[in-house]
Amino acid sequence: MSDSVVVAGAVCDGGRLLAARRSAPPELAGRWELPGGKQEPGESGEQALVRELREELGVEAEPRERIPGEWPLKPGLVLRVWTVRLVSGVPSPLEDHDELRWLTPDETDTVDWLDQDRPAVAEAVRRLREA
Ligand code: 523
Repeated sequence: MSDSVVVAGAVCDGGRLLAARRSAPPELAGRWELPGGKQEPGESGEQALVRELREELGVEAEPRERIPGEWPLKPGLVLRVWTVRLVSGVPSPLEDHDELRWLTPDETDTVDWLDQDRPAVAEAVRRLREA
């Protein structure tokens, strides 16, 4: 059986990256992540990401490029990440998060990212610096 997938977005706007602080479960609460969630049967990764960002942040967003690679979360579950452009709305922590922050490239190390998100965060920041 193929792995289940968690999709996440490196949401970039105005030269900054959006970081979201998890409010649950207890072992992950307080850590920062690229927002997203599980891809459901019948959805593409991009469709799942658009849905998750709508549900969690209340925004319309457009996945741009997949960041190459995938990162194991636990047996049978992997993380895939896309760069994302905001189309409309202002992100707010509607579900799963208790704080959001827009970070400049120099500020990305000021929050405690989930370990599994760090390679994709580093790549997203590299792209932000080049843009
Ligand atoms: N991660 C993770 N990084 C990251 C996300 C969005 C999720 O490491 N950027 C992990 C955290 C959880 C698992 O992926 O162990 C599922 O993420 P979650 O809880 O955000 O996905 P949901 O809300 O779709 O999952 P269920 O509530 O379980 O359906």
